Amino acid sequence: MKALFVHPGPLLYTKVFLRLEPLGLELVAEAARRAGHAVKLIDLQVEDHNDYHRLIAQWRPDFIAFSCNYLANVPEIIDLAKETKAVLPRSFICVGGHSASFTARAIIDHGEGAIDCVLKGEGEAGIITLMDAVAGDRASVAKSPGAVAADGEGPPPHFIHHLDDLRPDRDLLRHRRKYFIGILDPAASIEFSRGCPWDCSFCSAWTFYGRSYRLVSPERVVEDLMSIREPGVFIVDDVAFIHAKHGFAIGEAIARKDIRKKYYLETRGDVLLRNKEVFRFWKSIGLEYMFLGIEAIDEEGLRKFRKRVCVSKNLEALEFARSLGIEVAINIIADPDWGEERFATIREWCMEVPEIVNISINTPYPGTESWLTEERHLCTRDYRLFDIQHAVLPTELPLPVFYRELLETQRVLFRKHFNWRSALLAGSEALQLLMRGQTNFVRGMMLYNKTYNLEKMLSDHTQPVSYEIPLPPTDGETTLKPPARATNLYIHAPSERASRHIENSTEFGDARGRM
Ligand code: B12
Ligand code: SF4
Repeated sequence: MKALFVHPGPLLYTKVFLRLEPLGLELVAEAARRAGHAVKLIDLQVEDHNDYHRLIAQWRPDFIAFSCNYLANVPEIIDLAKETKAVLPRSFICVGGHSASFTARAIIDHGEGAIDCVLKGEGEAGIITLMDAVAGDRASVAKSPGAVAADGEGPPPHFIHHLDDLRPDRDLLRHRRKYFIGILDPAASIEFSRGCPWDCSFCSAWTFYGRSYRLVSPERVVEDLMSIREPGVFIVDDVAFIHAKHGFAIGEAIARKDIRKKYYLETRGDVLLRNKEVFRFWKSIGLEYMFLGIEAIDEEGLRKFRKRVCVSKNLEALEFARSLGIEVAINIIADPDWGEERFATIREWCMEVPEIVNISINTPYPGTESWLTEERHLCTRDYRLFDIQHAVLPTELPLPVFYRELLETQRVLFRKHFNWRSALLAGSEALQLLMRGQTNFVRGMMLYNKTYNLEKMLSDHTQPVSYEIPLPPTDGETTLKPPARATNLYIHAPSERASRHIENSTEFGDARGRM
C-alpha cells in the first residue's frame, strides 16, 4: 500500500522556543516501510495545508495516518481527515499517538465517518497488523490490537518486543534543518528509554505506558547517534538517566567513538542528585541544557501533584546543576486560582534564581488522574485550548487579569534572560547561526511578543468551536478507588520495568503523594 504519515501543525510553544522532529511518527513509518509498504511523511509543523493537499492529490495514498500526541491538534486532524475523505473516499484514514489513545472514541465520533480507526498505544507494533487488515479484510480492522473503529474495538495494544528493534526513518523528513531547540539549531531527537516509573497526578506519560520503563541498549543508541548529522541532539526521554549504569554506558560508548554533539535533556531533581556522577560525565561529553520539572515551590503544591520530591531537594538539584555549568530551564505550574499576590511572589522567586523559568497552566486532560479528580468545572471544552498555555478551568481573577499577570510574569522572565550580557552572548551565537543559514532560533525570538500577547490569548477563547472534548466521567473518585486505582487509566498494561526496585515502593502509592 501507499502510506502517508502526517504530523499536524505547530502549537503556541513551537512557534517561539523549539520545534522538534516527529520521532514517534518516523518510527511508526519505518515499521510500515519494513513491512513492504511505500511510505511518505509530511510534517505540518514546517509545511502547510496546501503542501498536504498537493501531496495527496498527486500521490493518492491508500492509507493516511495522523499523529496526535497533543490534544490541541485534534480539531486540525479531524478537519484534514474530512477534507481528505472527500477527495480520496476509498483511502483508509487512521489516527494514533498519545492523546488520540486517551480520546479514541470521541475522535471516531467527531470524524463522522471520515476517520476509519484510532490505533491506541505504541504505533510500531500495531501498525503492521492494522495495515494487513486494511489490505486484506477491512471488516477485521476492529479486531486489531489497540484499534478503535465505529463498529467495534480490538484487544488492548501490545508493546513492541524490544526497543532495540526500532529505527526511525530520519530521511523521510524533507526539511531537517527546520528542527531546533533554543540555540541548538538545527537539532535532531533521540530516545534512550521509554516510559516513566513515577505517577504525577497531572501527567499522562506514565499512564500511557502502564508505568513501565524500558531501555535502549548503549550499542543501539550509539549506532543511531552516528547516523545523525545535526550538531544538536534533544533526548526525548521523560526522565533521563534514571539508571546511573545505563547513563554511564551510553556516555562511555559515545566518548569511545569520539562523537561530538551538544545535548538537551529533561530529568527530575531527585534523579539528578542521585546520579550526580552521570550528569558530571555527560557535561564532559556535551550536555549543555537541561529541563527540570520543578512544578511548585511549596510542599503543598508538590504533594498535590504527587511529585514525590520535596522543595529542598529540588533547590539542591538546581544548585548542583549550576555547579556543573549546565544551562537549566525549570517549569512551574500556575493554577487558575492564583491571584495577583501569588503571581508577585512567583515573580520574586523567579528573579532570585538564575535559571530560565517556564510557566505552564494547571490543565486536567484525559489520561491524567487530575482529569478524573478535578472538582472544578471546565470553563471551555475547546481542544485547541488544552495546551497548558491557556486556562481551561475557571480563573479566580477575571480572565484578562489572569492572563495579564501570567504574561507579565513570563515577560519579566524573558527579559531576565535577555539582559545586556546574555543578549550579547546570544547575539554572537545568533550571528553564527545566521551565517550558517540557520534562522529558527532568531525567528523564534522575534515572534515572542506576537505569540505571547494578551489580545491573542483572549481572542483564542472566543473562536467558534466545532469539536468539544467529552466531559470526564462523573464517578472519577470511584474509578480511582483500590484495587484498580490509576491502572484504569492505562493504555498499555503494566509490564517490564528496568530495575523494578526503583520506585517499587510507590507502585500503588497513596494518592496523597507520601514519599
Ligand atoms: C518530547 C516531548 C515533547 C517535545 C516535542 C516532541 C515532538 N516532536 O513532538 C517538546 C519538548 C517540544 C514538547 C512540547 C510540548 N509538550 Co510534550 N512531550 C514530549 C514527551 C516527553 C515525549 C514524546 C516523544 O517524543 N516520545 C518518544 C516517541 C518515540 O514517542 P511518541 O511521539 O509518543 O510516539 C509513539 C506513540 O505516541 C505512537 N504514535 C505517535 N504518532 C503516531 C501515529 C500513528 C498513526 C500511530 C498508529 C501511533 C503513533 O507511536 C509512537 C512510537 O511508539 C511526551 C510524554 C510522552 N512520554 O509521551 C510529552 C507530551 C506528549 N507533551 C505534552 C505537552 C502538554 C506538551 C506541550 C503542550 C507543553 C507546553 N509547554 O506547551 C508542548 C507542545 C508541543 C508542540 N507540538 O507545540 C503532554 C501532552 C498533553 C496532551 N494530552 O496534549 C505529554 C503527554 C506530557 C505530559 N506531561 O503528559 N513535548
Ligand atoms: S516524573 Fe515527569 S514524566 Fe514522570 S509522571 Fe512525573 S511529570 Fe510525568
